[in-house]
Amino acid sequence: MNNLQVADVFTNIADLLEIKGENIYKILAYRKAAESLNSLAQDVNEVWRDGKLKDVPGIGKAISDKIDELLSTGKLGFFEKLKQEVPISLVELLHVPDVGPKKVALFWHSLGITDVAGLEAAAKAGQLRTLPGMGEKSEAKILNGIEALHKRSGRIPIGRAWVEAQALLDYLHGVPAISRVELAGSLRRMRSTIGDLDLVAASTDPAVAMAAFKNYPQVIQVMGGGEAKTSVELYRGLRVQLWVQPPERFGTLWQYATGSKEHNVRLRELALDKGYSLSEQHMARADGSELLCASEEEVYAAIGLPYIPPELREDRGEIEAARSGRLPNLITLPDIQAELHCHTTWSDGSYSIREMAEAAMVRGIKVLAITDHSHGLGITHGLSPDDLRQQKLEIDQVQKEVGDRLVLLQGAEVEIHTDGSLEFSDEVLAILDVVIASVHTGLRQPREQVTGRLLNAVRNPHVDIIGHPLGGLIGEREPADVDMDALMAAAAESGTALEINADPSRLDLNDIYARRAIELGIPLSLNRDAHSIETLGQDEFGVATARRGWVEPRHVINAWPVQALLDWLRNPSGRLNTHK
Ligand code: DGT
Ligand code: CA
Ligand code: ZN
Repeated sequence: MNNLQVADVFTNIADLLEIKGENIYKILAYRKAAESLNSLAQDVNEVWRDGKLKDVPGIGKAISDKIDELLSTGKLGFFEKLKQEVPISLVELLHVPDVGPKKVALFWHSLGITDVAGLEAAAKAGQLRTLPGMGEKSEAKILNGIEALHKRSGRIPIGRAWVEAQALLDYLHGVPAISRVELAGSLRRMRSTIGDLDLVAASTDPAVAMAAFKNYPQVIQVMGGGEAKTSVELYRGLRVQLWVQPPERFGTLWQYATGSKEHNVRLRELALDKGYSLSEQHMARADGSELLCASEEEVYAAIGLPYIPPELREDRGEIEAARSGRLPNLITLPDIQAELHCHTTWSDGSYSIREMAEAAMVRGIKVLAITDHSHGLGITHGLSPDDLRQQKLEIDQVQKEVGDRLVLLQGAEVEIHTDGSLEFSDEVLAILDVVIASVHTGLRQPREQVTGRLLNAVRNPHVDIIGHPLGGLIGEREPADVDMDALMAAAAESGTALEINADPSRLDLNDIYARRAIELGIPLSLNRDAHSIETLGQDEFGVATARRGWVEPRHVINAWPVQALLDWLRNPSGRLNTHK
């Protein structure tokens, strides 16, 4: 069994226990184990043989015993027994949007539903609406959810593709016949979803390099190919292409395999104008002699262009900008000095204010806003105005302890109710340093209604930031049907910031809307929305999304000098056209 297969066993156990209604801490322990196995760079079999399982974070005695049983016998008694109690096919139901473990248990116990087909039939027969807590509306929602599940495109969210790519890169780095290996394709361009994975390698011995690639333990099928290009399928269905060329042609190859196709087509036209021909691995002069490019810079230079960052290579004006020397000064990860959206144990976060503050300092963050949920979001034990006063004392205490190493702010992620009102009154909002207003419920409301709610929030002078404005989850939940023209016009008028939520399952605003926002002079706020110290400051995917949207540091309040940010937060009336 490979890492992902072992991880899947623990994920399945967690899902089944959750449906069974078991203790949440037990469930979390299995999820944590699955997570660390998924991101483990080493082969779990090796770690097991070395007796080092317990050194892996998230794996304690109980889990390591189970891994031991799995790897030595190929089976796990505990899991087999659990499957007798709770049918494993129920796990599939959890993939239906808006269906959680409680509902799965309800459908199973009251109607004997054990799979998606059964759920679909029951919904169509109008049986779900009669169950406690259900109605016609929630029944219709489930039918829509099943439809969305059927339609799902097969593209993979960037977060998952990234983890699998890193593990594969680590493996290929260890192959002596490969002198260099890099990401290419849509993952290098950092699209939010990935069709298949493209990697490029430099090697003088392509046959050996390809043989090592096919031997990667996660490969379940070799789809074909030769010494220049080979495709395989990994466990869980991800397809990967490896392209190999000798080091002196690596730049030509890397540029080609990075794409996009549209960008490459334009580049080839420009090359032709210069009398060159440009193909997959080969750039040639008019006389047929080859122009070797070991780096991408050389490819662009040969065509008379400056280097174009991969995130821009979509033929959305980058070639024109490059030709006229007007490429944007794209934002980078170190530019982000403030995290203005995070959660602690005061709501649904896993760590205290002090722990989050310490983690922030380790990451070099200079400003941290604690923005727990307002209590309107029932499931997350959100804060009441009274809690806010208590929390303020704790924030002040931690601020005293950390001194001037970190500026701590008190904020809140305030719920925008389904009727458009905000959870907190203006008097309460006025005492907060940062107010994020977000929609978490009623995402399927008609366009006018859901847009109206967001407009209400934008127009409230206490609201600084609209959190994850469209509310979608990549590959899982469609964004709300928001009239973005109206929302952006209102935000441009009030100077309210729109968030780029950097959680790789959100990336909301997306690249296209981020670009439109900055063109309209709307400030952006880039936040990880961390619920743990592990994710705090992990803004890579958000920064990549911003770069795809041509965003510069001046457009993002989190990248401003600390004093400029604090002034902006304190003075809503002076916000108009802040980065024009
Ligand atoms: P994906 O996999 O759908 O997320 O998107 P990409 O961009 O990774 O596209 P993919 O995997 O079909 O191809 C990888 C790269 O190969 C692509 O970014 C550019 C290059 N490429 C593929 N087909 C063509 C083509 O017909 N013409 C040119 N010029 N380049 C191509
Ligand atoms: Ca691809
Ligand atoms: Zn949040």
